[in-house]
Amino acid sequence: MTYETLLYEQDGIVLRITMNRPDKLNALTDTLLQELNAAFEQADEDKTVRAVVLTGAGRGFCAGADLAEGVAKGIGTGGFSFQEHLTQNYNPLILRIRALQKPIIAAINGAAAGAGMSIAMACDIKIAAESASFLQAFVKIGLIPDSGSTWMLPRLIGMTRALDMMLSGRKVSAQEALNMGLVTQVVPNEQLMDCVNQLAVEYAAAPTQAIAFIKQAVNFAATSTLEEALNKEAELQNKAGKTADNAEGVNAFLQKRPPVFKGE
Ligand code: T3D
Repeated sequence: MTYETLLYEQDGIVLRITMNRPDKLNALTDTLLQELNAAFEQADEDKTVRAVVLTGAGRGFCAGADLAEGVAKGIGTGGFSFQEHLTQNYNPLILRIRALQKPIIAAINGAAAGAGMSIAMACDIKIAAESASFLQAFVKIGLIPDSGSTWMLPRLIGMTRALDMMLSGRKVSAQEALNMGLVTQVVPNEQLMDCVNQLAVEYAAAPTQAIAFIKQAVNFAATSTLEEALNKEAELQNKAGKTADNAEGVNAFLQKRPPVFKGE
């Protein structure tokens, strides 16, 4: 598969996906959305990929929907079906990221605005460069947060802070994002990719199937009762307990040596 608007680069068992429209801060055109969907599908199916990094080329992470393309397609005229466009392009992408059976790290190198912020938030681990910023930009153009922001943001930072961001559309710095628990780490710009690559290598060497089950259990628990979550944990623990990596982890512990997980 070849891509026009993103870079799909695999180094060993780590895959890096780079949104690649730097002049427009990687704003999401239909092509980029389709390619992101295809890239995550490819990554999910490829057993040799055991960790994924998502980042943006240039000085932005992703500025959300490409408004120039949107206007050309009728945004602002009242004749554009946001419902159709979101359900066909953005929603599958967010669900794909959340369901990806491997860890995904967002390397947030610059502005993450609108749906670009939603995409960053959907990733499992979020590492920001000092120059990163976060904007629920939707309200500034008379729209509502989409691409999962209404679901994710209150869960990540609480209703009060989420509504502050959503209703104001203000720019939140990397440091403030760290204080809110929106990202796990802020690093100097020039250290971002080294830091994320090192982390990705560590996650790629983890028991991949257990990671997939953890994600599945946490996704499930977000909308379940305690009883349902307990049952789901038991079901998935049973599956984890049948993996070779579980046997390896237990043996390595008892033999007082580091485990060698194969993702099997
Ligand atoms: O179904 C649907 O399609 C609806 C889905 C909606 C989901 C959404 O994401 S809605 C929200 C869309 N995004 C925004 O409203 C954010 C717009 N961008 C900004 O507010 C600012 O660009 C930033 C705060 C992110 C960064 O500001 P700054 O000053 O660092 O950069 P800039 O000068 O504004 O942008 C640099 C270039 O990128 C510039 O192009 P130019 O003039 O040099 O040729 C700018 O027009 C372009 N750009 C930035 N964001 C977008 C964009 N072009 C198209 N669409 C954008 N979203």
